[in-house]
Amino acid sequence: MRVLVISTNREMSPQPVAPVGAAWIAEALSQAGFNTRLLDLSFEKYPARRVLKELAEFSPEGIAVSVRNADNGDFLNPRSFLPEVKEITGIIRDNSSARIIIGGPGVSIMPREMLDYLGLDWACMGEGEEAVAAFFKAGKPEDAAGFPGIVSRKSPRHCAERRQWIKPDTVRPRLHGWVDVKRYLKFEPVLPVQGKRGCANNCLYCTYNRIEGRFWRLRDPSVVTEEISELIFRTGARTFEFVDSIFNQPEGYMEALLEEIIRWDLKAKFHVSSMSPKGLTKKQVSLMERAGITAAGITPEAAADETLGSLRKGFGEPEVYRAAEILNGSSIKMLWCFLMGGPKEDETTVKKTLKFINAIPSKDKAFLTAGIRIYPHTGMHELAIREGILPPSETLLMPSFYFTDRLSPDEMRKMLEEGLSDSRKVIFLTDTNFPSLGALRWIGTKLKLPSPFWSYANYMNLMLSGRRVINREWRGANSIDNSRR
Ligand code: B12
Ligand code: SF4
Repeated sequence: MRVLVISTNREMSPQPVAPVGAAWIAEALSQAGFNTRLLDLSFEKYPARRVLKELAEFSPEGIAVSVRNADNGDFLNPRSFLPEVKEITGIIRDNSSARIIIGGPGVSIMPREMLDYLGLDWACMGEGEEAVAAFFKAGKPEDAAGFPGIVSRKSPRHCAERRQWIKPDTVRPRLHGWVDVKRYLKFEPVLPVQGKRGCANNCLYCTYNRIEGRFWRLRDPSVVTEEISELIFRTGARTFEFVDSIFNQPEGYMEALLEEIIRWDLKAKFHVSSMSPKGLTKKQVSLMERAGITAAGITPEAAADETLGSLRKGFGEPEVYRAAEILNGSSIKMLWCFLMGGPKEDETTVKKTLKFINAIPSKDKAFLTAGIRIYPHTGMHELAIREGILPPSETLLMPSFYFTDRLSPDEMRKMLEEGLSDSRKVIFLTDTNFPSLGALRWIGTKLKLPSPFWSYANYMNLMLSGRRVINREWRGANSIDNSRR
């Protein structure tokens, strides 16, 4: 059976990201005996034409559509990607009789709602390696309906959570085998790697446990290290980013993985998408340095007890400061991430977080998101309904946001404008849409500037100066913009 995997993501902000999830699906299908192709639409100038060409040339009998992002999650400049996805799935339906399934992070958050919007029948919630093979092997799609992760448009709107998850080592992604990684490496010479899946925490707003599950599932450190070694050999990449939910949890796994990396003497550098201040020790940080970690995102989201509590972060101000003290003395460049405007955010909590940001050392940067995307099936969703921000019937397919009622968005902006001692070290989510950023990344790669490129944010901010989001009024999109549907 011929199966075409289509990666629909074309977002370039803050950077193009190689479709490792879609590659994982393609590899799983190929291992299961399907004649598989992957079409990555990321850099396609005319994606619709490209899809039509592929349908004509390959005549797939099965199509697996990967949807990474539903929207950009930006309260100050919301964009939904779903109309683009709908255009692609519409073309597929009009020009092919292939069996279709959709999956990916965006789909996992709201599978049933996504099927309704796209007018399709089958989706996968969570990881798809085994589900996708079962779906295409089944005599008819209905025969796969009971398989873990498979969701039908006919199933109840608030479909039950996925109960069974796989061992994440059953298939390796072999990114280089499916994706033209060189195109991505031009924008920053870093490739994504996943060490584990899942998150056992329960933060108010978070979707990760719907995408990856509510408990940690660890990959064998030697398998991950071998994967990195193969990527080095096949692509020449020398820097890798761990895209795990929280890199330094659960206790012991990060240590085992880093020890293995040291043992292999890979001569590579590593970045980390996200780590937690919780429980971080000096010993762990020095192990991270020894293993070649040069940059990491850390996600306290606030530096005030009241907001940390309401976001259910599971740690308080003292832990944030303690982690900062340890990390300030390290060589690792840190990107401190904050979600501003959550429940109980007020003048006092903003001032506390500002105080923390102002003390960030010059090697580090802060990343600020104002307003929090409300996702279905989260504590934030329940809270928004209780507070009357949303009607219970709202599907949340199109972006909707929580913003504290104790401050207006523009009052917060003014506080930040006046309170930041050096706003050049702060990256605002909205500013990552700056159109020339791609060209700057390209130049950075050509000049062989050391990554991460976010560490040059002060230069970008200098260039943007008066055009930064901090310099214009914050209205925010507190209600859903129906024109986007
Ligand atoms: C790491 C990360 C980043 C890093 C990426 C670094 C890198 N080098 O890749 C950075 C910080 C750059 C980033 C940026 C963004 N991100 Co991000 N990111 C993530 C994160 C934590 C992991 C993604 C990942 O690589 N997973 C590993 C791969 C292997 O897993 P996967 O893609 O999910 O694939 C599996 C399954 O989904 C499934 N699957 C995938 N495709 C298919 C297809 C079919 C048919 C089937 C059956 C199954 C299937 O099987 C796969 C294998 O198990 C996720 C959250 C999460 N836990 O998923 C958010 C997440 C994907 N990001 C999100 C968003 C919004 C963004 C941004 C738009 C934010 C912004 N405005 O800047 C940008 C977009 C960037 C871009 N160009 O697309 C959202 C998307 C949901 C939404 N709101 O629409 C997520 C889910 C976080 C959230 N808020 O809930 N991100
Ligand atoms: S925000 Fe981070 S720590 Fe909290 S549940 Fe989500 S992935 Fe886990």
